[in-house]
Amino acid sequence: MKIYSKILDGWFSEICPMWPGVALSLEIEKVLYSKKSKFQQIDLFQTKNFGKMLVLDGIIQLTEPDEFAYHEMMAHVPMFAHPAPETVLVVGGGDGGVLREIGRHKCVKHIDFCEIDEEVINVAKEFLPDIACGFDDPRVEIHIGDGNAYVQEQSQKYDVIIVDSSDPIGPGEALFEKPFYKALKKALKPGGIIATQGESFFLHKDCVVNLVNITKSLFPVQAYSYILVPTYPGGHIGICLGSLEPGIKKPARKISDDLQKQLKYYSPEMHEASFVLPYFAKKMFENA
Ligand code: GXQ
Repeated sequence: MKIYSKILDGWFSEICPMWPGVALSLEIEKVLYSKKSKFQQIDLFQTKNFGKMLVLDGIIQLTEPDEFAYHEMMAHVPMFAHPAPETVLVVGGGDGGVLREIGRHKCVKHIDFCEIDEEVINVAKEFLPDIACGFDDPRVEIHIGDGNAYVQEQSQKYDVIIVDSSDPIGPGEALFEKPFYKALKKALKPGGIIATQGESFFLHKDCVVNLVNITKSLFPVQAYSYILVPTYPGGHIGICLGSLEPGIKKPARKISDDLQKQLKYYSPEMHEASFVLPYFAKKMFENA
């Protein structure tokens, strides 16, 4: 895959073909890891002022100071929208961040985790222990392989499925297409909920409208939430949700004081607020 991002004068710039002509840059102190795996280029940087940063094929996946925002919301919005999630599937997200957050739910009995690139898991375990601690959970079962192929084989198995994918350009491409969403629906138990990485309504209109259309066409209930994340282009990222039962926009369960204290971004108020979209985005999805 062609990588446009570059390091110039000590600054890493994410140059993403999904947002041509604009870059997001962070100053780099040290390259801690840089290798091509079977699937992609993996880079781990020590930035000057923003902790460690994981980059796949030139695209920023996370930085230490703001990863909590993305991981908490990707996990807790669908998890709290469900009244009693016991069996969960996570596709992608080899860093373990989403797993760490799901693990905070005591009602969960089993978490299947499917990641295509084992090297990402190894790099996270070595350099990002506070994120990769998600793998220490004994309820997690790791499946190394293609997420699409894995999901195609499941039926009526999961209460919640979370797809923490990379961008649609590269190994994650199939995870943005209708056959995958059909398989996600089939893999859900009655009352199940899916949440997928939903890109940006500001920057990736076609991609986002397509995701919303696919979800609307397959699920009785569809909604779009968004998260503030300074180190994704545009400073935000969406979650595309589909559910077999109404009620995703409000938590279906109370959060315990103990769990709330462990979190920094998610709260019941934030859950509901994250679905309130800028007017143009609301219109864009209504007409989709
Ligand atoms: C962290 N566990 C995985 N997933 C992060 N691109 C995604 C990584 C790519 C990112 C969205 C989140 C933003 C769009 C511009 N390239």
